[in-house]
Amino acid sequence: MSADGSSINTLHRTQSSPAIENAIDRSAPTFTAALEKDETSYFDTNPPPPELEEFSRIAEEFVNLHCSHQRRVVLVTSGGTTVPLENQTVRFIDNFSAGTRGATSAEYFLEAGYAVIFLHRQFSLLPYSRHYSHSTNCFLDFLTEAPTDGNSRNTIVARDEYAAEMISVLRKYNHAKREKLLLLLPFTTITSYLFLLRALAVKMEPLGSKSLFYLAAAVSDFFVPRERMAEHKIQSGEFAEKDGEMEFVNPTGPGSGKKLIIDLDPVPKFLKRLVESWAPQSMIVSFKLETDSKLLIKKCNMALKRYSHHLVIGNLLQTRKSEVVFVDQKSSHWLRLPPQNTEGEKNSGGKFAAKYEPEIEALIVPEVVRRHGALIWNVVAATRSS
Ligand code: 9Z3
Repeated sequence: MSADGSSINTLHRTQSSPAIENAIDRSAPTFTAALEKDETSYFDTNPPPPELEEFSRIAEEFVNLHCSHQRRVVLVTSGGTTVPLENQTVRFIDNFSAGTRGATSAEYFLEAGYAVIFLHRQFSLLPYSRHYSHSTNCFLDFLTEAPTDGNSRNTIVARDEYAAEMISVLRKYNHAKREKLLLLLPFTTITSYLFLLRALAVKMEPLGSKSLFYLAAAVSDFFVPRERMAEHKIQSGEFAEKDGEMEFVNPTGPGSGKKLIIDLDPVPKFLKRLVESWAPQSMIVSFKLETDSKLLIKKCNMALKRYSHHLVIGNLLQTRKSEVVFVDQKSSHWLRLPPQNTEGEKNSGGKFAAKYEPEIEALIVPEVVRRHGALIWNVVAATRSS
């Protein structure tokens, strides 16, 4: 099911709820949308990821299959992109995202009858397996040894208290797998993300308005251009040759005054290219993440104006799991989970996460699906009348 051959991966948890006072203010300078020449120059000067061809081929097969069933296909992007500081990368800058939004939304899209291409940060949360990677649980906590009658071999089963939920998740997962409804494609860097996004958009073209882009990945605004990137691990001091040996000189130490200054360029804003030339017939939904509530709707409107796509879903870092705002060309409206009083139940030592935590994606995805349906209907009506 996944391009790397694994179906359920071991997941890596990241800190997903930083304290408000420590949250980063992302009131970054505004960048202009990428022009065709920026696109050419970015893709000409950065190397494509080695998996590009293989992923494109797999995606093409996936799209053809679902095209032949007249099925809607959504590309969900999820997780954060990295910005490598070295070509042989030891250090990188990361973007905040555990992949919860993307992985959870993907499940709701599957439930709504979509086929899902899940373009995700490697080792971030995945649809279905996310239920078993709760931070207070190891997946082994869900299992127990079945009693044996002495003759039979040892068997492992789900613990009684988890079995009902697990079987429901397992059935959905197996259905998606059997019907080839979920394609998992991993990325790590901002460059591989952009190459893959472009390639997938082009492969999705035959779907016309039946394709949907749901861009939940947290995408870096800045990167180190190829020509300024160090080849090897950046050293804290310098090496000089002395008597035929490399000797460490000028080490960093208190008072040495040595600093590492990282000079980043803005990543061209490719949303415009997606809307205008990579996927002009698709519905495109982007997410906007802010930390300052006064800026959120303003920034959503700016994005809509600049890229002329269909919908921006705004969220604040601090409240992203309980409320989002849908902003389109006409209006904005909030979707909110009803207030919960389940703190005692939540995270209660090994409980099954999905049972206790209502998910805002259960509100977001049906509304996106409804809007996508309306767009498809309009396209069909326009084609009939012309
Ligand atoms: C989001 O805003 C997502 O909802 C989150 C989800 C990253 C907050 P988690 O994965 O978090 O559930 O932990 N994604 C979009 C962020 C982004 O980088 N948007 C770009 C921007 O704001 C536009 S594509 O400029």
